[in-house]
Amino acid sequence: MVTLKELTVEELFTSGHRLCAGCGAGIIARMTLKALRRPTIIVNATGCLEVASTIYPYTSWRTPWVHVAFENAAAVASGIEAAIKALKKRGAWNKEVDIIAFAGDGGTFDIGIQALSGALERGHDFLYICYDNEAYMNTGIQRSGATPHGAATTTSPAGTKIPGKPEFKKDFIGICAAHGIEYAATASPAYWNDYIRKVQRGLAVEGPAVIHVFSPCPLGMRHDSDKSIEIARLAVQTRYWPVYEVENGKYKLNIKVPRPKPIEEFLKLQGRFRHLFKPQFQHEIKRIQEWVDENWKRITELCGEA
Ligand SMILES: Cc1ncc(C[n+]2csc(CCOP(=O)(O)OP(=O)(O)O)c2C)c(N)n1
Repeated sequence: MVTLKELTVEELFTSGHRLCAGCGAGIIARMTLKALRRPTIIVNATGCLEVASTIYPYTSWRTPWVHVAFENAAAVASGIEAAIKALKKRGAWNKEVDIIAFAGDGGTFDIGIQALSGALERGHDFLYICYDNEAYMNTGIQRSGATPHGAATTTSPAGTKIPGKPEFKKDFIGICAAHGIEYAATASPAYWNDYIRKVQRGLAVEGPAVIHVFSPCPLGMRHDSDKSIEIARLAVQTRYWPVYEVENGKYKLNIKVPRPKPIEEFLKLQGRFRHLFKPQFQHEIKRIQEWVDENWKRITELCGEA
């Protein structure tokens, strides 16, 4: 259990950035930097977090920070780790440094997955954090491999016949865990204590670690900006977003949800699902509930909790 006292008081992710009010990515970045244990280099893929926190000549990052292309955050993090190793070997550097790569779901599930897979397979020592706002938000809300079934985006619009995105979400942590890495976990910013403990754990393991964190987005999910944390909590309390970790292949459920709320509670606060409440799409809500139940069963079985 993390206590507030042990966290960095200093704000390393500062105010004054241009992220939207209620943006999950800003909250996640701030919490992440509270968990640092030593000098840390941040590698940031293109996306909302990057564009809104570093508008020239300003920056919100009081850490070394590098912006990389959309597709290669994990490759650059690997290169930095290898460079530090080489400098140490040569006697040109002797300090311990941590490396964190941040990328959105577009930069992770879709376009950055080959770079991430390579880095995980090669075993580089870094923490990869995917903040998942479930679409390409920075470029105008296009669907990604992380967008859930039924969500309306500009490239999966809801019409009279089509109920938003037809496909379901990828099992990202399953893909990462299949690389045989030491640590992979999901998290929600509504459970700050669990999230920060996971950042600490991800930094402590020697080798790659991955955290997949739900990131509310008032603009793209179309919800009130004061509802972000409530939605992040409902994601967990409806069992939509199971919170678990995988250590050396062993799954562990971190937040039990014995009395789940119906998925409507999560959906109804977000404009991206508004059409599902029309009579012709009501059956889609049932499909989403079935997916949630099936996914929960699969994860809890893996966790030995079923
Ligand atoms: C190779 C390439 N394709 C497309 C783009 C345009 N682009 C920049 S950011 C972005 C969306 C990022 O989405 P995501 O990773 O989910 O992060 P978010 O903006 O939601 O925080 C896109 C498509 C780009 N920069 N590079």
